Amino acid sequence: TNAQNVPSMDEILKDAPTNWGKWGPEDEVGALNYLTAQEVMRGVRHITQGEVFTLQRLIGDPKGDPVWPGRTPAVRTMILDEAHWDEGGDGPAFPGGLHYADDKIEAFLQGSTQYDALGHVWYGGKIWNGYDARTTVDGLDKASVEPIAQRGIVGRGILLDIARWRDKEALDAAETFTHEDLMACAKDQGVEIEKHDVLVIRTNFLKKFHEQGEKFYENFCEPGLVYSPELVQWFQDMEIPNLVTDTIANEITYDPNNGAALPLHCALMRNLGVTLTEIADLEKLAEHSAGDKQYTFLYAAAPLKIHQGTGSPVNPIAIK
Ligand code: UVW
Repeated sequence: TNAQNVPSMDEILKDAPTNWGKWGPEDEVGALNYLTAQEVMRGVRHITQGEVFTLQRLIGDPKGDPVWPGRTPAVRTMILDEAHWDEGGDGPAFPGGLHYADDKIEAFLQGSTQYDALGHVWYGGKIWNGYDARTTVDGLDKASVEPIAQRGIVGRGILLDIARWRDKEALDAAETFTHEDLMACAKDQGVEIEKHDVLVIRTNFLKKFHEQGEKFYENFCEPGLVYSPELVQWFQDMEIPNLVTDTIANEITYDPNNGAALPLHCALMRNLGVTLTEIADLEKLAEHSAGDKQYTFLYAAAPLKIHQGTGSPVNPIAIK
């Protein structure tokens, strides 16, 4: 795309709806406010078998971690292990002969299965709820991941297996789908998307990351939802609190209609306060759901409480 011909996000989203102020001038969790105690209980009613699925991808996968271009995979460093107590080693001497292993990770907070803070993405100098974008400098003073983590995310989840619905192992690069596709997919799965559902969308696109290696990043354009005013209005009307996908950025990377990068991040996260969860592993859940045809579950996620963080690694859980 020639960036010079791309309209600004202000122009693209000129008439787009916002939820700024809806939950007060101090709000930092946006559409997660829709997940009331009643919604938790609605989710609980979809536990029918006691089957538990963890939706996090492995951090430090020997096969590599898929990350947004410019980010680097997590690096785990061993600090202390048995070798430190070899002769001449620096292992600390504790009474009784205690030894232990320690390690640390250096990781982008958006570098694995993650929750994005609402202040993670913006345009036009303002982040979620109208806070000044300068509040992001040197750490998010507003709309960081901390208030989201303090709250936790629990509700009814619904899996929309777009790859299977399209009869594909995985979606292709730059392949798009719309909210109408989500509804059609749900219908074919024998369910209906309800108000306040946590949408969990499977493309299986990241399968290609391991198959293609470095080539994966050539002409990088992920498949995904594509911006339209109707789609944004649908999210608004359905009061969707949280969008979860198995791609790195939850939407087509470059909008095929105007060339802009990630306009849905702007329309959904910055304007409507919809929380985004990315790089989820939906394979086991999808396999099970194709078998028993139960596509709804209790969805629960607890991002880490990171002061001023732009996001957090997470291991979401689906219970059927
Ligand atoms: C960007 O914000 C660029 O990406 P993501 O939402 O995938 O972290």
